Amino acid sequence: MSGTFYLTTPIYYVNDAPHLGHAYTTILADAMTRYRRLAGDETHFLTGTDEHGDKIAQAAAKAGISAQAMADQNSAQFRRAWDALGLGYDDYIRTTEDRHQKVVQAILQKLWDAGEIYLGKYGGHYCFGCERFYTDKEIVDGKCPDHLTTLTWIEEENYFFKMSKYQGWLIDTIQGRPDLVRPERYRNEVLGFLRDPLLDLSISRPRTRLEWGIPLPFDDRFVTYVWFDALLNYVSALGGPGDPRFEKFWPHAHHLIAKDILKPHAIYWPCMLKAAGLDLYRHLNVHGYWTIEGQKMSKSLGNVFPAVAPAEKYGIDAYRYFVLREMTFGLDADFSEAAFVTRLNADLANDLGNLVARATTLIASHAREAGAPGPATADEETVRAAAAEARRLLDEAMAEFAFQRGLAAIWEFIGAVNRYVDTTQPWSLARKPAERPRLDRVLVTLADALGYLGIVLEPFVPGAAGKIRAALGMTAPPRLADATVGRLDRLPPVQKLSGLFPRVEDRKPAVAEPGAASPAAAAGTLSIADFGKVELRVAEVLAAEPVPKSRKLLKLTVSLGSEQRTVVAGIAGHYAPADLVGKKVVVVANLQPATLMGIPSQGMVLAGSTEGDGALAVLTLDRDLPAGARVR
Ligand code: ME8
Repeated sequence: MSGTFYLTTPIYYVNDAPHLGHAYTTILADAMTRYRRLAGDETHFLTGTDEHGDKIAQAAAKAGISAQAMADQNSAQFRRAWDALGLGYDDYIRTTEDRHQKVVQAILQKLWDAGEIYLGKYGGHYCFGCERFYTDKEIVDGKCPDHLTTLTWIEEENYFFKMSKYQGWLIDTIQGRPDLVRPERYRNEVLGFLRDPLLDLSISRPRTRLEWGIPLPFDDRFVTYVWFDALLNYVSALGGPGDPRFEKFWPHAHHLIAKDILKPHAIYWPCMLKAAGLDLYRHLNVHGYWTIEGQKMSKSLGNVFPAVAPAEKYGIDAYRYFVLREMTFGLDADFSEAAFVTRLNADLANDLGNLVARATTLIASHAREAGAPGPATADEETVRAAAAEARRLLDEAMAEFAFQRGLAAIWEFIGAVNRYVDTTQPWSLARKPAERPRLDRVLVTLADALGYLGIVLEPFVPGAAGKIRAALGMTAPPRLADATVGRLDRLPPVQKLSGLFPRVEDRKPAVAEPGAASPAAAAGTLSIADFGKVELRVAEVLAAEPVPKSRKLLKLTVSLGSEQRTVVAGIAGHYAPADLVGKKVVVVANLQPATLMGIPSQGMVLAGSTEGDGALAVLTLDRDLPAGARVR
């Protein structure tokens, strides 16, 4: 695959500082353009700031500075945040720039000349926060449904864009291109809006009310409505129709937004493009909203999460990984520090970091005497097939902006390589001189697997991916086409790479204020009564089988004496099903049932494990007891 790819983020309002939500969209855009570049595409990534309109004028007045000064300050702040996060935008558009205003005025003039715009009168309920009029149907208790503030009735002469005439065309277009707006829930939402009559769009504001905007080229008593101005950034940044950059990239335009601005992007924008004789974008990709520790981010709650903060505390890669992995594209997700630290420790420090440290250490310490590797066996075939499968799933996921699925596929592969190390036990091979060719085959396979990771991880955790490639001496720009296992037939020189993602120690329980919480809670301990609520029982394993499509899970049928249960356990990497049958294990018998890979699990098998080398052992009995016996 090689082609052209143009990706935009929303241009952010400059009345505020950048926060986690803005960072998320911009990180996604960076990860996606990196991925497409890795796949061989020529990419163009645009972000920027939206600087006109009431919202900015009012914020500037409140701050006692000019609107331009406010725009300059805050636009620079957004840009600094993206630079601090290492986000590789190709262009940064500001709507106060000449290059933008020229294109907006040229398109307005064209629409005016074509009779697409008329002067009319309008009265309506206006929200200054949203900069738009609300219809009676949208108003909630006389208030703005978004800001919950009282709306102001405004009546004025204004210019209107004949949007209503495009309703039928838009419905047909959305129905004919099922993935134009995606994921599907948002397409359905747009088709829902379009079941009501589409009204003409007021595209001007009288200067008597608002000065801060782009003057209409055909009547300078008015400035352009901020959304009409803002949406055109996607075109003006490419120089507008006729510019070679526009001709090259516009046919490959993808927009990335959150659900809050679906309507302007899925309704106004297509109609504007159609009226101006320009092609529609390829896809509108819509993600959900982040909440913070379960709450909506809002200034009044004081929980607005600054855009760069998590990177300062935990590093850029960990931040990228967490947001890309945690949010299912299209749905809302919650940002909590506890969840962040859990993922950092489990996925990055443990699964990935330990693998890289283990493998590079092994290779580096045995490289000197390396010879021709012995023949590949079924173990190597497993790794090769896992790599091919992860690539397939990754490509499929990224075509749909399903970042979380793409990462899950790569982590399946990491799991397979970790199991390969456990199975092949290179450290014991190293003790037997006769096994030297076998050892070399294992080490070569590990070097290959690391090289693969150094490539496929590049879009997501570019810092770590770069370090992995450097440790393997891979100096050429990474290419997805090279991400296969089974290419190396000789051990390359490899440098030891440890501490790629240092573990973050779990936060200690808060020290109690004297006389505050109960003593038990304060010390982070559990009362015997609380522990007694956990019903542990001896269970005999009657049957065990792998869970299809899962490399971690086994499905166990266990007897608790009086009853049989199905328990799904994440131990497939450590136990073959046959090894478990007949064993007496310990299960938590009163756990809420859960469904894992479609299998209802009625309990949990206890096992111990170490963080370092990922060893795991299921708890069994020292002496025989009947199934069902209580464990305390
Ligand atoms: O709407 N979760 O700008 P804006 C996820 N200027 N993403 C979030 C978020 C959250 N809680 N909060 C904000 C505007 N975002 C207009 C856009 S485009 C022609 C004009 C992100 O500063 C998300 O990308 O309010 C959302 O769409 C955008 O910030 C809104 O940014």
